[in-house]
Amino acid sequence: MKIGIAGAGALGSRFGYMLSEAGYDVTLIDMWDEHIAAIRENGLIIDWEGEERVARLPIFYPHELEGTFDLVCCFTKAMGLDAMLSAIEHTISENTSLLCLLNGIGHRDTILKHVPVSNFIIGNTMWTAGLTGPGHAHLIGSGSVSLENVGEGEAAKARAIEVARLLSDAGLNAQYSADVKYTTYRKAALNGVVNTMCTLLECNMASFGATSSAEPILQQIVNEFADVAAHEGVELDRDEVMANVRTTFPADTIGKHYPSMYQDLVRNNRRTEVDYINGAISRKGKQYGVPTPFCDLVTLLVHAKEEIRDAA
Ligand code: NAD
Ligand code: AOT
Repeated sequence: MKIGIAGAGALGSRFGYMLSEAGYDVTLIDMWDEHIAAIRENGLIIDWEGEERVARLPIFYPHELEGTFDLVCCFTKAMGLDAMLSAIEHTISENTSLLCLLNGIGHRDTILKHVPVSNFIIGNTMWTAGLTGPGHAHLIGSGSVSLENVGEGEAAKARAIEVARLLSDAGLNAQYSADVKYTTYRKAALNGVVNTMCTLLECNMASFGATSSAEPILQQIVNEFADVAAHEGVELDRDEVMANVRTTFPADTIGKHYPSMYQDLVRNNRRTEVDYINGAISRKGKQYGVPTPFCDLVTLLVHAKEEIRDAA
């Protein structure tokens, strides 16, 4: 089983490492010069709950790749997905399964420009990961994956179930879901709270969760996601979604994680995925006539912070 990790940043490093430890033939794919040079020279250095591990994984620029993959797992940021898929088009055959676990809403149309619907598997993940520098990943806590075939029919479903089995085989705790649209909104609501708040307030999830403002902010943002989701045939269980967000607060599980949006803007001065998270809810809210005042404000504030910092 030849697996390509399209975007070998934080989460791609976690999935690539865990899949390779389980014996799969993993190739990392990226375009970040320093990261590629560091991994080629020293391997991928992983701080695994405080223990240093070294993974000797092959890493290539897209144009260097030869042959095709059986499975491509996409782990770019939302803004980089289309360019990545264009760059690795020659490695995707009619038999290649393509898995997208990016945060946010609206990746289906981007992916369907590049792969047939029958091969496309979409989902979301509760795993976390961080990069502390080129070639260095920091991995804490546990997580899960929820995924589903986008194409219809038994063959597409069997393909998705096989990918879930393969990920679970690597300890990635993946479940086939018959309703991934639900879990995607549920995960997006979580990101709509913790990614944006930790980025604006410059803190980790435990620090945000310990504030007296966390609860009212979380309730309002989850309600806005649920109001919009209802217009797309997704009935979120608001209490369960809020409880899921609260599971990210304890410091002894994953509360010490700095969300990827924080890593982008605060650590690396990069533009964020907010337009695919709270921004998507604001746009859809306008379309459906649903008020989304917190998502509107949060999106504007994150963009203001990007501008103040002159993020690239
Ligand atoms: P990241 O920025 O650490 O990694 C993305 C990588 O993709 C980078 O190394 C970048 O160089 C590479 N890349 C982007 N475009 C490329 C292109 N055209 N060609 C080659 N390489 C390219 O991001 P991440 O934190 O790993 O997040 C990936 C996705 O997973 C995001 O949607 C994020 O929201 C989601 N996610 C992240 C976490 C987390 O804890 N980090 C948790 C759950 C979900
Ligand atoms: C996260 N983090 O999704 C994952 O950093 O973008 C991210 C992200 C699972 C639970 C809590 C936070």
